Formats: sequence, C-alpha cells, structure tokens
Amino acid sequence: MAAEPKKIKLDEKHDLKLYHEEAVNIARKAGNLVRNAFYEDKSFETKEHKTDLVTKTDQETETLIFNHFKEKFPSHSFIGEESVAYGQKCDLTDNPTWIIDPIDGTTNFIQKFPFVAISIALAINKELVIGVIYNPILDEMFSAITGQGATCNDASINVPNDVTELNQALLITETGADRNEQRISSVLENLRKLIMEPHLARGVRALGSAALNMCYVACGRANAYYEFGIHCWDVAAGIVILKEAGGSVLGATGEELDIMAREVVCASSDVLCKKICNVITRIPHDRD
Ligand code: LIP
Repeated sequence: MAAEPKKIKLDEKHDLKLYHEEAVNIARKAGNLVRNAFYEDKSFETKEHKTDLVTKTDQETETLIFNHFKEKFPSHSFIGEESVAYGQKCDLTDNPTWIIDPIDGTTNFIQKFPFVAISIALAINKELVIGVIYNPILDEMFSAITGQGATCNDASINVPNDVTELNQALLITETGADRNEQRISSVLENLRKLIMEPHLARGVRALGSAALNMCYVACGRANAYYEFGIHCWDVAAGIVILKEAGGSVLGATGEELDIMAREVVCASSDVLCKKICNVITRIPHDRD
C-alpha cells in the first residue's frame, strides 16, 4: 500500500508531474547509452578504492543527464557521482537538487552482469520528492512521486505486508568498495548475526546496485536491504520508490535516515526494518 501523502510544503511553481516526466525521459535516453555499451569490453579506471571503478560511459551518461536538466530547469542544482569524484561539492541545499548516479552497478556494467541502473532523484527543500531508477538491460523502469505510489513499468508496486520476521526474509547486502580489514570484519559480523540462529534470515544476496536493491525490496522480490558506505546518489531515488511502495527506510540505529550519513537499512515493513537495526552494529563512514 502506498505511503500516506507526505505533507511537503511546495511552492506552486513546482510541477512534480513535469519533473517526473523529464526524469523518466532522460533515464530512457541514458539507458540507450548504457545498453549500447553494455556488451562491449570496457576499459576502466579506479577512484578512491581499488575496487571502486569508473568507465567513460559513467561520465558520458552523467553529462547527458546533467545537460538535459540544465536546459529544462536552469535554476536547479545537481549532485552526481562522477562530478563529486572529480572534485565538485556534494552540497544538498533547499534549492531543487537532482541527485544522480549515472550507472549504479559499474562493476556489473564492466562484467556484463545485467544488474545496472540509472538512478535519478529530486530533492526540494532537502525532501526527496521524485525517484526514477531504470535498468536498461532488463528494461525495467521503477519510479515514484512522493504521495502518489510507486510503479514498475507503469504497474503499481507494493511491498508484501506479511514479512515481519528475519526467518521469512530474503536479505540483500553488499561488501562495498572499502576493503579495510576492520571494516570488513564488521560487515561480516553483521551478516553472521543475521543469518545464524536465532535470527536465521532465509537467504542473502549481493547484487551490486544499491538502487536496484531498494527497488527489489519495493516490489517484494527481496524483503530487506542494508549497507554501510553507500553515498546519497546510490539511495536517493530508491528511498522515494521504496517508501511509496509502503516500505520502511531507516538509519542504522532505527532513527530517521540521513541520506548524507553513508548508510541505509530498509525493509518491506517497519517491524522488520527495526529488527535488523537491533541486530546489526553501525559501521561509521565520513559523511557525504
Ligand atoms: C555501487 C553501489 C553498491 C555498492 C558499491 C557501489 P556504483 O555503486 O550501488 O551497492 O556496494 O560500493 O557504491 O559505484 O556502481 O555506482
């Protein structure tokens, strides 16, 4: 069931339907770029960590999306994964801000593993109001406008409402690109607690795209996803889609999620989400 319409004070000048339409249009165009390059062998560079990869298609896709929004909405601001990697400030202000991951799942993209997505969110007054996540390889378009429900390829999606126990839940999590020994010990310790008795999660997957992980929880293919070390562009669009599908998104200790805090815990129900928060231990990261 869709979340209660959120009471966001929006200026009348903000036409969410138009913003959403433009986000879907450019996600499809960006999808063509990503799909055309998908089956080619690709060269890549590394970013902050040795397993944090980037290709020229990531950069081209981000430029395509930025240019589209700059032309349509010149007064809006932008946060994009690749621009931040190349030195731009990751600054979320009250101004309408498009938060973009041009290819979420770059390692998958390089490997030709068909779990990649273009992720586009819009925040106004720091509130997320639009989420669009497109997997161009499987041709699945997930999207939501706050207060108006979530869809996949135009069909309404809702979380299942009967999964409240970890032993009923298919979990998704990821190791992340930072392989610092102490950090990875904590990642594995969290996982160990969730999959062992008494919690005994039904199964664990690591699919390599935070954005799609959240969409899969939103449509019931999985029941929960958590990760430490993600960035705002990995989760911004997914937050809108998952909440609109009736799911729950929290910070690691069960508080309201701060999208700059580099962590996310989400689930198909609030009860399950809080149970996960009670089991895992926060792994601290520098803020975005
Ligand atoms: C990736 C995430 C993934 C996470 C990786 C990385 P990218 O995004 O979606 O869940 O584990 O560390 O951040 O870099 O492919 O856009």
